[in-house]
Amino acid sequence: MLRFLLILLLCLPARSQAQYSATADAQASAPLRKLSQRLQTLLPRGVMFGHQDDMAYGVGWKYIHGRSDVKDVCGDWPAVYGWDLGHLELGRSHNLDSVPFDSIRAYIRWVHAQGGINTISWHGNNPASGGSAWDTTLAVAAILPGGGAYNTYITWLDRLADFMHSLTTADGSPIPVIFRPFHEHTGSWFWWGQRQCTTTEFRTLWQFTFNYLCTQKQVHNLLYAYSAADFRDETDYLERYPGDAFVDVIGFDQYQYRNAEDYQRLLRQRLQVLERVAATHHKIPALTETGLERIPQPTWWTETLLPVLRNYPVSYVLLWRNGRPDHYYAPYPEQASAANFRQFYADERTLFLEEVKNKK
Ligand code: BMA
Repeated sequence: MLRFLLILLLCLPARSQAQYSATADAQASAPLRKLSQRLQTLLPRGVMFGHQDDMAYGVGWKYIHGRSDVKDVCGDWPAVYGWDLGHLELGRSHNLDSVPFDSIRAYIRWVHAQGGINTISWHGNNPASGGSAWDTTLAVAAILPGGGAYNTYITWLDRLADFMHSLTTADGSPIPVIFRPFHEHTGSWFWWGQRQCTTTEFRTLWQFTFNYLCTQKQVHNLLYAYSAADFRDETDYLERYPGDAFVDVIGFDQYQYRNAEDYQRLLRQRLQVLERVAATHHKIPALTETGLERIPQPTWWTETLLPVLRNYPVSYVLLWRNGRPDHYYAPYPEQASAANFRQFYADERTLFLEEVKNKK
């Protein structure tokens, strides 16, 4: 009996570890499996700070090699970097925010070589109407097999796959990234949103895209992130969930529009749901987008965001882009919250590049 218990004990950690680290892509490349493992190792150590387009531009500057508003403020780089592939599907050279795709590829390489983590979103155009991602003309049913815009969508996925394949290190090894397609689908402002398709259509779109990239195109450097907008509870959060076999990271996007209290209350409520779902489905929880535009509250980082983040397992938090003087989410040196951001940086719960780069 004692021997049996001993064997059981020895087996348990190994089993749960293996279960937890499996990637949705069953043919994941070795670097992808390593990224998945790394996210799990880093999760209990703290929340990684992420920023969209961090090194491409900031408030008052563009394309200056080695520059970052975040680094200018705290002396360190973000641990996580967000990039967007909107307009890649059209065969364009620049994304919807005017960043050249060749630069995005070079940034992704640099980040990876430094030990940082890249995540990619896709504000792809409406494949049925040709309008933007915000054109809510019905399109999902049309791009699924048998639909009128199916061929267009396949061409778009082929271009996406080419880009993903081009993400390699100097010695040709694939660079793993977190891919976050069809984000904020619980809202109805994108063509893949709640009112623009049925639950089955959304799930089919996700599963079809996943299978096409993995199987047809042999893209094996992607972890898949399922990222909602507003939701009330677990049932609501999982209503369009494509299934555990198609997802690695789970998260949601939430911004502060009104007062800090409302933001914190909703954030707590949603992170609680996320924590439960992550535990039962063995997924990595992340706050996939957040921020307070122009950060007019000078202590926002340590008094609004951090007190909530502290209490939940959150792999990373991604702040949106520093796009214009009236549209930015991370501070720059003269910005009102810069000093407070340095406190946020110094807090042991937050992780920046220096703290994660050697953590394999
Ligand atoms: C939005 C804004 C837009 C941008 C889009 C995609 O939140 O920042 O200006 O084009 O994201 O990055």
